[in-house]
Amino acid sequence: MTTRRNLIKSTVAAGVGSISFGVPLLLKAQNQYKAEYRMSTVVGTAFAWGKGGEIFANLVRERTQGRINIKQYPGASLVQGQQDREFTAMRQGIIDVLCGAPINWAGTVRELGVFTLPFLFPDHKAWDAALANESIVNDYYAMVRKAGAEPLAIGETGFRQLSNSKRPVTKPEDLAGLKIRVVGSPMYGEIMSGMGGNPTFMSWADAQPALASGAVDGQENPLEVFMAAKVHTLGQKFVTKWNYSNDILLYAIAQPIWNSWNAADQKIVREAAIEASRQQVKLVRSMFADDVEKVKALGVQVHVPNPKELEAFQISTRRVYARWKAQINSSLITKIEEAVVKSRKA
Ligand code: X2X
Repeated sequence: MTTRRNLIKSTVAAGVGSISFGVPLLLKAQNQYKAEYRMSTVVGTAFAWGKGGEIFANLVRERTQGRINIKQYPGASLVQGQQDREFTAMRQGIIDVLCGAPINWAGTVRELGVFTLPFLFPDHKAWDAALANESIVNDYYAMVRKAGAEPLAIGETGFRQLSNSKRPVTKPEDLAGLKIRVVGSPMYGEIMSGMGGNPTFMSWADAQPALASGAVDGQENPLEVFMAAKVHTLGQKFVTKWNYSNDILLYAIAQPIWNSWNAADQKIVREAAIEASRQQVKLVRSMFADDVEKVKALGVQVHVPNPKELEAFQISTRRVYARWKAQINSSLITKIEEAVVKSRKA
C-alpha cells in the first residue's frame, strides 16, 4: 500500500542528486489520487451500517471509473477495534473516509453527539422532521467541518435498545446493580448510572466476549445489530425496546483528502453518499419494523414499554439530558426539540 508519506519519501529519494527532477515530481506526487482510500466501519456488511458503507464505496468506484477506490475496513480494524479512536485517526491521516456513528467520536468532539441525547426522538417521524430541517443539518455540518471532515450525507444507525442476561427491565429500578456495557460518550454512562445501573465502557470488539463470559450483564444496541451479531447466543435473554437513543450514520471525508479531489469527483462522491445513505436508512428501518417478532423468535423475552413506563425511563434521564444539552450545543438541540414538537402536530 502506498501511503502519501511513503510516496513523498520515495519521491524525495528519487530526486536526490537531481533537484530539478525531484521538485516537480514531488509536487506531482502530492496532487495525485491515492491508490486506496481507507474507510472505517465498526461493523461489517452483515449489518445495515456496514452495508451502507459498502454501497457507498461501490457507487464511488463505479462512477469514478476506479479513480477513487474506497476500501472498507470493518471491525474498526484501522484503529485496532478501538472505535472511540476513529475520529482522532481520521485527523491523523490513518482514516480517509468515515462511515460511522458519532457516538464513537463524542469523546473526541462531544458536539457531534447532539442527536444521541436520551429520548430526544420519540419515533422516526420526529427523526425525519429534524433531519429534513436544513438549518439543523447545516449547523451540524458546520461542526463536522470545524472538526476536520467534509460531511456528505446522513444515514441512521438505529434506535438503541437494552438487553441483559438477568431479568426483564420494565422500569428504571430494574437496572439496579446490572453491569451494562456502554460505548463512547460518557453521557451513556451517566444515563445508566442515573437509573441505578453499573455502566462499563468497552469497545464492541471487547463487549462480545465480555457478554459471553458474563463479565457484563447487558448492553444496548439497535435490535438489527443484536440479531446480526447473534447477541442472544451471548446469554442475553431480556430485551427492552425503549428507543432511548438513536444516532446518525455520518458519511464524511477527511478534509485534506476532500481537498485533493477535483470538483467533478467531489460531486460524484457526495451524490454517492446521499444515495447510499437513503438505501441504508431503508434497510435499517425495514429491520426495525419487525424486530420484536424476530427477536422473540430467538427465544428472547422482549418488553415494549407502554407510554407510562416510557415516561418513567425518560424522567430518570432528565438531569443527564439537561447537563449534556447545556454542555454540547444548546441552541442546536433547542432547534431539534422544536422540530420534534412540530412533528407531533403534523
Ligand atoms: O459498539 C456499538 O455498540 C456500536 C456497534 O453500536 C457502535 O459502534 C456505536
